[in-house]
Amino acid sequence: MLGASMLAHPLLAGAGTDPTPITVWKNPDCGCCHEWVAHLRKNGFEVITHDVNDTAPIRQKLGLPAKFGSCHTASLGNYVIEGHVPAQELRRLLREKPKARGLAVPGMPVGSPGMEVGNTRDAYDVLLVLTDGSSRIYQSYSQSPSSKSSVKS
Ligand SMILES: [Cu+2]
Repeated sequence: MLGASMLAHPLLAGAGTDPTPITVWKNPDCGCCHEWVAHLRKNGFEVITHDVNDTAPIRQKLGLPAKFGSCHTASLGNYVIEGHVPAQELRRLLREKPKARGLAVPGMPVGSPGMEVGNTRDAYDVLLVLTDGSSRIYQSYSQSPSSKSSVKS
């Protein structure tokens, strides 16, 4: 409990920036998708949401291979964003403008934005999906110390 809330300050990332539009397709019953949208809004994105029962056709239309699939798909400029990608990686993508299809966090790792369970965080990677459908690690997030058993720090 000691100072645990001081560990992460996602709110600071988008401070003072103009709203950046992003379009999100998600299932209306998906709680964690809703939380991810809230995370983006908190970080200065202007989120347009479309509720769909199945995001797979959207993913396919946007050219993202199914193996990178998660619970929601988004369109940011010319990039596809799949899953619980942290807002700071979206900012970095917009800043660096790599030649790529977009970013993906496949599956739904615990502790990614919108998938918070207390202070627990599993290790996960944000993948940069290239135009040929291959990918490389864009940013790795390590497991939170509080997830590694109950060691006192
Ligand atoms: Cu989710």
